[in-house]
Amino acid sequence: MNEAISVKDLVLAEDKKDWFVADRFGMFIHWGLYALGARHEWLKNREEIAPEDYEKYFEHFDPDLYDAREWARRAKQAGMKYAVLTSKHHEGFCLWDSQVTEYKATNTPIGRDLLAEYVEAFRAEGLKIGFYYSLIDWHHPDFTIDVHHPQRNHPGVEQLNSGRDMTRYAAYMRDQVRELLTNYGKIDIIWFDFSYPKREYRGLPGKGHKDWESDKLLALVRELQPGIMVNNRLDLLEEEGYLPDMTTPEQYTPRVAPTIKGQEVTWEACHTFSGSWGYHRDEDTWKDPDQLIKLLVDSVSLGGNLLMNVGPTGRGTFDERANQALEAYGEWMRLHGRSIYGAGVSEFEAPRDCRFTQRGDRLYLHIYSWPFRHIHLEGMAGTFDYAQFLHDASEVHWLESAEEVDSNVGVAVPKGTVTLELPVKKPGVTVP
Ligand code: JFZ
Repeated sequence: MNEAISVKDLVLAEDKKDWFVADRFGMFIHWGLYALGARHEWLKNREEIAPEDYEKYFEHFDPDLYDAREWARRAKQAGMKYAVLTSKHHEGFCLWDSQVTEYKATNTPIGRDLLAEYVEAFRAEGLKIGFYYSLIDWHHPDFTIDVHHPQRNHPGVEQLNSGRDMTRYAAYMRDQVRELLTNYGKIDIIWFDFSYPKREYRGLPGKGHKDWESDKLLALVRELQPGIMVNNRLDLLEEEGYLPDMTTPEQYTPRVAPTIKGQEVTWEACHTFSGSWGYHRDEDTWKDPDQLIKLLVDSVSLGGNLLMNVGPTGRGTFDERANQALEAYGEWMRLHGRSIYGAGVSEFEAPRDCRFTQRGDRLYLHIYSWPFRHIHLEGMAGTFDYAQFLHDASEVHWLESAEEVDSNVGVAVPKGTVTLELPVKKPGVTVP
C-alpha cells in the first residue's frame, strides 16, 4: 500500500448513498458477552471488572435460542430496511470465527459463527447488511489503557501499559476488517466506534486517527468493498477535503439538519428502546410507541435516517418489550411507510406541533399533538389540490383564506393560509 494515503480520495460518491438515504430506517443490534451481565454493554468499564472476573461471561455464552431468521423477520416486519450488528464491541469479543483471536463465539459453548448466520438471514429477507466494529478493545493485549478502559484506575497502570503496542493493535484491526469485508459477501455499511483524541486521563492519552491508523483502515475498507458506507467516528474530520459518508448523532435528534464545514451531510441518528444498547434486564425507561415513531419522523423530517437498537438476550432472543416496540413500528409503517421511504426534508415549514416529510410532490403532515378541528398552513395557498389521511385515504377538507379576516372561520388568518378541517377526535389509529 502507498505510504501517503490521501483520505480525500476515499470519500464515497454521492450516488452510492442513494439506497441508504431512501431506506431511512434500520436496526442496530448490540450483542455480545455483556448480554449475560444484562446491565449495560459498558459494565466491564463501569464496574471496573478485572479480566479474570469477566471470563465467566465467555465461559457461559450459550445463546441456544438464537435464530437469525427470526431476528430478520422481526426487523423486516417493523419496516426496517437494513441492519448493523456489533461484530465486536468494546469488550473485544468477536461474534465471528476470526483467525487472529481466540476471543470469539466459536470458542464459547455455542461454538458457531453467529455473524455468518446474521448475514445470511438478513440478506435472505432483503435487508442490507452492516457491521459495527469497535475501535476500542478492552481485551486485546496491545490496546493501551486509557480513559475508557476498565483498568484505568489500576494501581501501576503505567506498568500495565509497558509492552503494549498500538501499532500492532492497528494491524490486528486491519486483519479483522479484512476478514469481515472478505468472507461475508457484499457488505453495505461499516460502523466504527469511536475516537476520543482529547480525552486525556491521569496522564493516559486519548485515542484518535493516529492510534487507529484510520487512513490505512479506510483505504483497506474501500479496496475490499468500494460501495460501502463508512460512518464518521474514525477521527478524520480534520483532514483536508474529507467528509464522512455519514454522520451519526447518538441518542440525540438534531433540531436542524447537521452540517460539517458548512455543508449538509448524510446522517443517521441512532437510538435505543430503553437507554442501554446491550440487553438490560432491569431498565424501566422503555420508550412508548408514540415516542418511537416521533424519533423516526423527526429524523426523516430533517433529512436523516434512524438506526433503532435492539439488545438481544443471552439466550439469543429479543426481549418481549423489544418485540412489542418493533411490532408498534411495523403497524405504523404498514400504513405510513410512504411518508418515510424515499422521503426527506420539505420545502415548507411545518406548523406548530407538526413535522413535514416530503417525497417528490407528495407532502406528509405528521401531527404530534391533535388539534381542535383546525390546522393552519400559512403561505400554502395554491400549493396543493387534494388532501387525505394516509392511514385510510379518507379525504380531508380545507379552506383557503382570501382575506386577512377569514369570513369562513371568523378569525384572523394571514392571507394565503390553508386551513385543514380535521375531525374533532383523532381517527382510530393508535399512533400519531
Ligand atoms: C458508543 C458506544 O460506546 C456505545 O456502547 C454504543 O455502541 C454506541 C452506539 O456508541 O457510544 C458512545 C460514543 C461516544 C461517546 C460515548 C458513547 N463519547 O464520545 O463520549
